[in-house]
Amino acid sequence: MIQNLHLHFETMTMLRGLLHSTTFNWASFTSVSSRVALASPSSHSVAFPPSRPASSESSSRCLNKPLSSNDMPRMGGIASFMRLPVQSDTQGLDACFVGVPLDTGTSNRSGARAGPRQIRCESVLLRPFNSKGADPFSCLNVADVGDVRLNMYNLPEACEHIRQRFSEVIQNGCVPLTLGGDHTITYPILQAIKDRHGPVGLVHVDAHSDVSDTMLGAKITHGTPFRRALEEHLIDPHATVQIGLRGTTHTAEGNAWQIRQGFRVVPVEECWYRSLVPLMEEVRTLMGNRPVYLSFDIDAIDPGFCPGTGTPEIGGLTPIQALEVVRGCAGLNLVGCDLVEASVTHRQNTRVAPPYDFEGTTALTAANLLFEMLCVLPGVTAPR
Ligand SMILES: [Mn+2]
Repeated sequence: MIQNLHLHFETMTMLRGLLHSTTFNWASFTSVSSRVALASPSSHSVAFPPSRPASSESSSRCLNKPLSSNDMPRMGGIASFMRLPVQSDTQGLDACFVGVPLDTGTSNRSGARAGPRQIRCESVLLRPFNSKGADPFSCLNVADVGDVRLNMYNLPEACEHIRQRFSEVIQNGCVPLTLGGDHTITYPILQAIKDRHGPVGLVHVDAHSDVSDTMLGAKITHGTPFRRALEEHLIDPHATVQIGLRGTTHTAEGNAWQIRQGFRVVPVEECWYRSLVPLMEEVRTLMGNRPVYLSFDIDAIDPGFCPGTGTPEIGGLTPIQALEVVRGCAGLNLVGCDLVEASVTHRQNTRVAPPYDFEGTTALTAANLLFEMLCVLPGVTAPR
């Protein structure tokens, strides 16, 4: 206990030193953060290891572990995703969580800029095994690589920042699990993914098709990413599935445009009252071994469950169906996943903006779905 207190004292002293230093060094900060995240009774005997030892069933690699609530109460520690170690570089990582705090592509309510931070806050409840027994942290080395630095005042420039950062993130084979951010961000992420993997299959779960050509004359918005992705051959239209589409539309055409391109469109009416397990069998057959990207817009889920989103539509998926879709991606060659459009509002802002995400349920659902995405990545022990 004394040793452990000493370790916390050391980390606090280091942080204080950083805050007082005149030249702020981000690399030093992230390396100290990872040490803080690791400070726990079970790790204090080893001086600041980059990661805690892997469990016995894995290889000799040292794999990162989330900070356990049995080592540090949930309200403590650095609020990275699941309180994983924080590092900016992805060398040695199999997967990472990365935030993109951008919502200037939204058309109705804003707030998704706060998604990454709030999802990380709610992720403190998550334990390292899912309810089916999947054990990602004994199979993959995972960290939180922080947020993308971007210019929120200039969407094309922000997209270029995102593309460049994701090119770095995936350059060593690390699979990004992205905390959005509005749906604009998937377009530059897919650009980076295409440079490494070629055109990918796409599992797109959403209330909206997001294939508008323009919005108010703009080509880059949260309603246009998959139109741009198709034009630039970032996705294979014959291996693109859109699940949960619904809501009012500007014209009577509905989903005819995407269907003409070759997309498999699953309107929400095809999801009502049923399990989506058979649908996901069909999706796995369609995708085969090709690289696949999973993009999950939280507004696919009914706003009764997830009210904290920018463009809510009634009659949506249940959280159970959302789990069936994500878990149904097990076996796919997933090369990236995102969870976008969680439009939370900080409690301290509730006097000037309505608190869309009552009691944090949207961010909690988002955190769980991101963890479930990690659980179905290639290389993770199959659920029992
Ligand atoms: Mn969307």
